[in-house]
Amino acid sequence: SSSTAVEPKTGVLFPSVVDGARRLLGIGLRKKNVFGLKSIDVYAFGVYAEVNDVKKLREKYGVLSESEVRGSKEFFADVLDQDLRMTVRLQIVYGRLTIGSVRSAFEESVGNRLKKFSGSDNKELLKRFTSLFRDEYKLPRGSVIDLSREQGYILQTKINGKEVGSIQSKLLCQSILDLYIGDDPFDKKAKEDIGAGLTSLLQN
Ligand code: DAO
Ligand code: DAO
Repeated sequence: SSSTAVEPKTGVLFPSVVDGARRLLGIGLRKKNVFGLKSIDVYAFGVYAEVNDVKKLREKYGVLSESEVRGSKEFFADVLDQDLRMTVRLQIVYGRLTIGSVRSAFEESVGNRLKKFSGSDNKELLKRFTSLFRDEYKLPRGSVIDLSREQGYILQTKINGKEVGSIQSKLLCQSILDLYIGDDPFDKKAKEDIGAGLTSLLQN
């Protein structure tokens, strides 16, 4: 239907709009290599942006063509860096995820990005975020995690629609979004689709 999109490999569905006015830009898959040989599908993700916030970039990019915008590193850097409301929705497909493995994957993936953007380890910040991941949470297949950048660079985390915590940090927001739309994204095709989605919001 016109109101959902499906991630083809896993069959996971994403609504085309969340939180009132956040529009789906692209969907993809987060895989993880285990023991260097096997790759597991961990979660499908959808990236959403608040239409009116993306339009703030019009002044700077509105004069460029669609392909110029999409090919621009500066454009993605601005999307990562600016106070635009966005949501990344993760839907778990791996059936044996433990909180301990989420914590260590996060320390690796997000830890790398915190270092890349700030030049330091930011152990405190990483710990503030991972301390939200309580051992009693369960993340069976089908669990939905929303990571949202709210106005003022507040990273809000929800599990199955229930808020588990918020942290105000521009660096943390930027580092999480970088996993999906940065220079070395989890899913390159998804990043292309997200770029196309952003561009069409800019031009319409
Ligand atoms: O069972 O050893 C294993 C593999 C676990 C892979 C865990 C990857 C976790 C990725 C982050 C998930 C975030 C919700
Ligand atoms: O895929 O490497 C990755 C990290 C993605 C961000 C994971 C955030 C998980 C927050 C869930 C808390 C669950 C207790």
